[in-house]
Amino acid sequence: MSDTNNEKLLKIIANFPFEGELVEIKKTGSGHINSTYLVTTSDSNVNYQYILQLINPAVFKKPDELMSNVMNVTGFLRNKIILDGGNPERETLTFLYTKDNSPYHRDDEGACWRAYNYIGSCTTYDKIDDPVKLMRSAKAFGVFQKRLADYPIDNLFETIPNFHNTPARYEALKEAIENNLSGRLDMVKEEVEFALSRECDASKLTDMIKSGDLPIRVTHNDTKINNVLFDLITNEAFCVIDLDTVMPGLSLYDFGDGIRSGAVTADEDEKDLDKFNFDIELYNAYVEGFLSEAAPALTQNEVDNLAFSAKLMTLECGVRFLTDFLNGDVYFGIAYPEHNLVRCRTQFKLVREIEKNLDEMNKTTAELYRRALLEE
Ligand code: ADP
Ligand code: GN1
Ligand code: MG
Repeated sequence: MSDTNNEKLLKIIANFPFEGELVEIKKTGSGHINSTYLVTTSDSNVNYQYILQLINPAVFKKPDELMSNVMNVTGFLRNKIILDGGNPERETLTFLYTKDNSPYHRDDEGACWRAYNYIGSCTTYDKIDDPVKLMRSAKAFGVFQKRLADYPIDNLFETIPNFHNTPARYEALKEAIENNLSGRLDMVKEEVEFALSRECDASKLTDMIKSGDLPIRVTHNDTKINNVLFDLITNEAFCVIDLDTVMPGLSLYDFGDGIRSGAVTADEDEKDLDKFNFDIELYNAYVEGFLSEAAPALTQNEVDNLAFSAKLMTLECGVRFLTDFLNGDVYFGIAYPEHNLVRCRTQFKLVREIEKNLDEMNKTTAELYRRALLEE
């Protein structure tokens, strides 16, 4: 970390009531949106650890509403976890108020920072090979949805409007094609053609919302596998993090995005597409884990669209990466200039593979649903 950056961070952490003296600030995590730091402090021989996060201002335009959501949701989860006999310090995030009693600190440049307790003895995975581990991740998201089933949904702000509105994502892509701000349109002819050829699928779920055929629930909306903490000792998936997109949504968004990020053989940004494939065994494991918690609450329409949602969430994500590539990488964090294009290509390959497997996925999902209900 450069000295100027360090100096800036020192000024920021002075606003939070961290215990002890500062030992170290280290960049951590591999999320695409916020900048995350692990802060270690010490008091005599006791060490404390906190997460300090810069809220991405291009993504979250209303920090008050964002923090109201996450504070209320974590408070609600805390009570549910206690009722379940769990440990609220480990099973949900504990945000800190600043010394001025605000849920975030606004720095001299207008950027917003927040802090919460670091949860020790845990790890996150960008990719999981082991079906049992993936099943646990799915179960954690199922538990999360179950615990929020009676959350007062009207109290939630829509932190990112139209987040999973796939037709709106297509409109944004078309605008990006039209504007070609990055001048990269010639590089992505094939990807644009692929995206447009699948536009007919885009409105299936939004149409079902309009016709009242799918229930709106409190959902996480960003159920990427690295948004779950795994215990280093027990290997259990015990805490769902990255709560910025908890909003009214569809259970299908959460399921579909879990498959998109979890039922694959390589990282989301694998350049060698031969290594990036859909894995039906991982798919089945995810279905089993998710349904072990969510099955009783799901409607038949939801169950019937689980496999399709995996395709749609993957298509939508690929469309978003392509849009950002065309717009000049203004949304997702990137490590190199073609990063968003590489990500888009893995997503579109996954869409193709899901399409080939859709019949089998539907069949096994129906069977696993039947079994999950029997086990209730
Ligand atoms: P982003 O929106 O950028 O994805 P996240 O809130 O998911 O931000 O945090 C990024 C990463 O930081 C996570 O994937 C995880 O590895 C790590 N992380 C975040 N919060 C914690 C925590 N409380 N304890 C341990 N690790 C954490
Ligand atoms: C972002 O924040 P992170 O890295 O968990 C994005 C998701 C995408 C994902 C693709 C708020 O998730 O919607 O699916 O990247 N989050 C936001 O990897 O846009
Ligand atoms: Mg994240």
